[in-house]
Amino acid sequence: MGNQEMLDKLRDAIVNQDINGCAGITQEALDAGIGPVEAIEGGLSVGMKIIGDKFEAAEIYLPQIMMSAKAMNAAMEILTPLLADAKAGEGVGTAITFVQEGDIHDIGHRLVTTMLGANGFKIVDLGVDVPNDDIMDEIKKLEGSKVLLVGSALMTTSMLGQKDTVEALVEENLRNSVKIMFGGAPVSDGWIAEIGADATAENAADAARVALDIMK
Ligand code: HCB
Repeated sequence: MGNQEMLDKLRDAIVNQDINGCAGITQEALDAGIGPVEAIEGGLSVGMKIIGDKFEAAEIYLPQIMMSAKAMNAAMEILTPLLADAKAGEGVGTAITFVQEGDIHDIGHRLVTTMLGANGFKIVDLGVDVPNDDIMDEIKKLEGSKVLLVGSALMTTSMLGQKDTVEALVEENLRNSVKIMFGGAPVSDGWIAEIGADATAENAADAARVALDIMK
């Protein structure tokens, strides 16, 4: 089986909500020489995108999305340790990662967090539905060190919270203590410029590249 066929098989495991088969197919892809990042970006994430489009078109409903998310988790249990093994550099700084308040979508957040860890960032993962106060407390604890704030928002509503986070940083006199990278499907370059953050990224591999670049 060629690489593209294998990636399509991973994509289909997500689209078909194959919770039981997804781990096996992921292992099959690795055995065929596909790397963990390629498996995520070229296969599994493509499947999640299709699921999102189908949901939008009312072709599927929340239970199916949840089953696709479970299939994704099964694959990530195998892939995450491999990403963590591939440490590229140390001492680039601490990444405080979180999902904006009111938002529990954590698949992309976990992928980005894993990729940053694999690229030498020390990780403080605040999880999902995180209020600004918790973010400010964490930054204050790390004062004096190089800090990258990495927020995800998957809904247009929670994306608005990213603006509040930047404003809270300014109010607390902390804006210059951190670099800010925000992402998630609705986040655009225009939005990043409008709210005064530093960067965004398309996917987890891109997030690692951008993060290393802005922390130079
Ligand atoms: Co959910 N949901 N959902 N959902 N959901 C979305 C996000 C919609 C767009 C679907 C739609 O209507 N088309 C929509 C939001 C609409 C909007 O605001 N415009 C939506 C909605 C409305 C909801 C509920 C409100 C539904 C309801 O209850 N009626 C509810 C929200 C609950 C809440 O958060 N309070 C809900 C619930 C769910 C679940 C629980 C069923 C499930 C989440 C499971 C989980 O995460 N554990 C879910 C899912 C899976 C989705 C879709 C289908 C996929 C999201 C996903 O995981 N994508 C999504 C549709 C879509 O996004 N098109 C839909 C795959 C990952 C890999 O991509 O974009 O998250 P990603 O991350 C990328 C990328 O953005 C970037 O790298 C990542 C890796 O490649 N990135 C960053 C991410 N963060 C970054 C940070 C950085 O600094 C840099 C880059």
